[in-house]
Amino acid sequence: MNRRALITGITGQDGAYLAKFLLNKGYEVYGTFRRTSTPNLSRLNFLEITDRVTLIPFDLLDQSSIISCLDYSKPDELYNLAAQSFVGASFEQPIATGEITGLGLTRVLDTLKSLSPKTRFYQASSSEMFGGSNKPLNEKSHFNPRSPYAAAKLYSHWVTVNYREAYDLHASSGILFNHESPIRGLEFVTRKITYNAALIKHGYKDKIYLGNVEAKRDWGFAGDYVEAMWLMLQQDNPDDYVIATGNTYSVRDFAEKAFSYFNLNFDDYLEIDPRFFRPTEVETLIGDSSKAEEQLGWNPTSTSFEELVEMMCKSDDTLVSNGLDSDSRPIFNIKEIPHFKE
Ligand code: NAP
Ligand code: F7E
Repeated sequence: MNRRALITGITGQDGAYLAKFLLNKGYEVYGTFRRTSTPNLSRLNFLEITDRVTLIPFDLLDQSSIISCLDYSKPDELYNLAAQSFVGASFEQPIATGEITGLGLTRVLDTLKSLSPKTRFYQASSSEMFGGSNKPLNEKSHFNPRSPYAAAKLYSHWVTVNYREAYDLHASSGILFNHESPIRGLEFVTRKITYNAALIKHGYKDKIYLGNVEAKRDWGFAGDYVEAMWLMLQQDNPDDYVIATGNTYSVRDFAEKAFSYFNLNFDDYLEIDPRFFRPTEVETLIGDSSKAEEQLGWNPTSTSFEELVEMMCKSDDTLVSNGLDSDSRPIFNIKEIPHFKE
């Protein structure tokens, strides 16, 4: 019989890539979506897998939906990817972020403990929990969360560790550094850059508005990182793993490369906009994934930085040159939603 996987947040970037990866491995894939007026299936459509997964309504704020979802799907493996995942928004909605990204995990894990304690569990933890460093960070590094998002992720990381130790659950925490792709959300800086560069190239816009372009991140490709999630759940014992490339680049580096893909000079189009700065910033992140390399056999450098930038630019060039927005709908009104600041 096929193994069953349940992915919370299948409509997000990682959920969609993980679903495709697991389908290719022969899994029966269940995934959760939110009952909004228009559920967001654009990423599943982009990867052409919408009809191959079973979608279940679910909200991390709603315990009864979590119970029904687990009861219906009866998964061998559960990947908890759902979250309010945007650091910038967590300063504007700190309470919702705590409820969803922090407490939401406890609702899922506590339901799992009661209903399905043999299910293997993956928690999507984040390099944001470290708060930044110029030195490569690993599983033993000090945590110093610098946003409500990071604090919520750190809480859910420790609850995952606690449930593993207290109730013997096969619960692993993947501490993933930034990973991007052509289906990255438009508010994240990499996709904002590649999509806006394409809009500028094709005459829809003439400026890009950014915040701290000196911030540095360890950027990998999401398609490579979902394999690490799966590998964690194939181990005899659950554990915590850092997943990163070991290289760091500034937002400016990323933007210069992206604009040069379109034969444009980044500085000719850049407007620094204070509304995109954060009250507390994580200046530099770089990860050391030696443990994952040694114990999981995971390769951190499958897709290089240059290949990642090019892949995203190429995809956005195709979309925009066909007159399509990031959800493959016709471009008719380009709006930017800046952070709200008093
Ligand atoms: P994403 O694209 O923002 O996807 C988040 C998913 O969570 C979406 O499917 C979203 O559903 C769902 N969601 C949001 N609020 C929810 C709620 N109240 N109840 C149920 N589902 C809800 O994020 P991602 O980049 O794929 O990241 C996946 C996970 O990894 C997240 O937990 C993120 O915090 C974490 N992470 C990401 C990175 C990274 O670089 N990408 C690095 C480290 C950790 P809708 O489609 O309805 O909005
Ligand atoms: O910001 C700077 C910004 O929003 C990266 C999430 O997936 O990775 C992601 O969090 C950097 C920051 O990602 C703009 O200040 C400058 O220093 O793309 P981002 P993030 O905050 O690193 C971690 C690992 C996660 O866990 C999260 O879920 O870029 N930056 N100008 C900007 N950022 C944005 N968004 N927009 C700007 O205009």
